[in-house]
Amino acid sequence: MTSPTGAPEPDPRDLLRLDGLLSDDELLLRDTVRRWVGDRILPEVGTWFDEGRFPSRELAPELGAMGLLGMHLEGYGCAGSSATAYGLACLELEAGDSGARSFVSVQGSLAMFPIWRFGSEEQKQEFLPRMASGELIGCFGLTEPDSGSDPGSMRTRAVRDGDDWVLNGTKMWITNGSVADVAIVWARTDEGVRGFIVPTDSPGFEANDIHRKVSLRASVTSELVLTDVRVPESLRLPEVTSLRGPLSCLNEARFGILFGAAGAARACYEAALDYAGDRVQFGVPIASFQLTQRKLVEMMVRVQKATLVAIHLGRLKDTVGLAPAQVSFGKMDNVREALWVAREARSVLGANGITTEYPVIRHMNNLESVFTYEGTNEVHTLTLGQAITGLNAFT
Ligand code: TGC
Ligand code: FAD
Repeated sequence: MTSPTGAPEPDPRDLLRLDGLLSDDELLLRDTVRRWVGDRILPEVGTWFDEGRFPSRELAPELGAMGLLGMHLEGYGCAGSSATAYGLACLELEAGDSGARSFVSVQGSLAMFPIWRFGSEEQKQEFLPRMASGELIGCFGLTEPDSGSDPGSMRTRAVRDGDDWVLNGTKMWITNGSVADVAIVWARTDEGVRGFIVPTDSPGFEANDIHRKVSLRASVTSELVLTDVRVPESLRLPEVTSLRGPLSCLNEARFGILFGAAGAARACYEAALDYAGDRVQFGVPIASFQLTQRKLVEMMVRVQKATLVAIHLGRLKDTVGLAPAQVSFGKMDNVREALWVAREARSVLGANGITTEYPVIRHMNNLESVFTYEGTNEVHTLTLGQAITGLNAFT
């Protein structure tokens, strides 16, 4: 079909033809992950969400076989994909559920990346291939009960004792905490913040799941309690010398999230578009009402803009690299727009919008966590504020 200008009639699901910005290989990867999400996540995720579980052990080897775990890292069994390809995978996973994307973000960007970037050769050889295949699951312990946005105030402490370090402290809100084989734990030492690879079967290590969540229910979130946990010096990440270490990992995960949020938003927009076309009130589809059309148009524009921002940031990361403030732009704006789209889509679905029979309220509730984790909306606003004014509002 052609439009009056002779240009092809636009696709309501990709009005700006953003697919044209992707290479054949990227489209192939995108379609492969989309198909897998359609086969393995979408049929069951409503039930996992209702039951408050995520089948990590079952899905990790499948994600590993597709090369999605640590996929943007080179060597050690990792796929060595571009940042954009990694982002596109996150987008498709989060169109299924933020929990699936969270699992992959935490494994690749928060557990594998610090070993890859700051680990010794022996540590890389020992852990990365088994994490890339999904045999070993990792988690990332930075946040504490009294240290969220301000991780510099952490209390977890590591004290040197001969060839070992002895760790004491509590980490809070840790994704994959109770299912992980290894935890990357950040702790204060006399010399500053250091990172440790802690096997979760170490004596004194305890993980307690956090219950009663109404967001990210298809994802495991735990408290980690470390009581005199002994970790050999060989499991300290040798290249971390300050808070810069953990914050560098966050850049990687936030990059995946800014793509993922566009996926969650797309899923909500498409659900609302389909529903509005089918649902009849006053003898006509609700999509024919001007007020509904306005909602659908606002959603569509925000989904396309978020996708455009994500692809642009992906291209920058693959060429000149991204400064933290540029990652903050994407994380702050794409997540808040996704949340806006989810809430608007929820209203289009009327009463059906409040059940997990439809994906929208699940995404909407999930996005409340995504708005908060990996740097709250306010943290990213102030990071951008500092970048444009040169003034630090955190102190
Ligand atoms: P500040 O004094 O500014 O910096 C300390 C050192 O870190 C460096 N730095 C960074 N390096 C790399 N990337 C970044 N984004 C960095 N931001 C700062 C900085 O240059 C300095 O280096 P050096 O060598 O001079 O020591 O630190 P601050 O204490 O004032 O804090 C700044 C702030 C607030 C931006 C930072 O603390 C922050 O980002 N807070 C938010 C915490 C957060 O995002 N936590 C996330 C926990 S993990 C998680 O949520 C996982 S969710 C699961 C999933 O992903 O699915
Ligand atoms: P706080 O930092 O107490 O913030 C509360 C409010 O105050 C927010 O609105 C915040 O923006 C605002 N605020 C704080 N400081 C400022 C300021 N300077 N200026 C203006 N406003 C400010 N952490 C991990 O380490 N690993 C994980 O795997 C992990 N997974 C998570 C999974 C889920 C489902 C959730 C919900 C959280 C997870 N987190 C994880 C923790 C997450 O990173 C923190 O929740 C987040 O950093 C915010 O910390 P907080 O919740 O303590 O909020």
